[in-house]
Amino acid sequence: ASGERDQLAQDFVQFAIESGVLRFGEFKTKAGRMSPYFFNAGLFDDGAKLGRLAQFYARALLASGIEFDVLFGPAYKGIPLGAAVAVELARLGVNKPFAYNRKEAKDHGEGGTLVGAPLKGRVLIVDDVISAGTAVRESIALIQAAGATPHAVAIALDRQEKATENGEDVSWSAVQYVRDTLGLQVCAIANLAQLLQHLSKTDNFCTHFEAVSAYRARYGVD
Ligand code: OMP
Repeated sequence: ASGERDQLAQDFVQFAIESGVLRFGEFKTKAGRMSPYFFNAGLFDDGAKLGRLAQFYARALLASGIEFDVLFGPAYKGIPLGAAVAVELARLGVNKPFAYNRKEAKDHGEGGTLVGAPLKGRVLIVDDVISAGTAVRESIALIQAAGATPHAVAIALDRQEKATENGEDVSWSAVQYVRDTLGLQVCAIANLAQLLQHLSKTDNFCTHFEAVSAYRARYGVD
């Protein structure tokens, strides 16, 4: 089964590169690191790509065996992702309630910051990338404030890099923190190690491979 997951990850990295979502160059991350690669999920920008992306999430999720009661897509990028994954899971026979938040509260109409199904029970957060872990911590706080249980996180890419606390790098990654300290299950379609594995097989000139390896040596976790 781990071979199957690895194949799914390899196929996904290839799809992300072909779609222009995973790019190589010089990028600044939210945490202020200069990264030789960047994954911009906003560039899954047509119906076919979104549908295919949702298939990857759904297959990774089903393979993970993670159980949950409601899907939550955090604003903004998690909203289309969560919706697309909910549609794909339903197509596969796993129909679950879906909710998302807005960033600004409305004082009329439906009111509040949460939209869609009530947030209750075990919540699966659907998001794009975990780097240093800021975004996922915000989602966890929001779910707790609603009286529900943050149970699991599904992401496309785990960058497997050191988290930061008070501006300092620590030895563990945000995903490790979410899993080991906060007790949530984490399902990533692919991670940095699998991205590097893909580059080692396809990057004939090794330029991206070397740059990403160097980044991993500096900021990565084991
Ligand atoms: P953390 O909140 O530090 O975990 O970073 C996650 C966020 O960083 C994502 O939701 C994106 O806004 C952004 N990001 C990417 O989307 N792709 C990347 O490859 C790297 C980042 C990033 O800035 O670290």
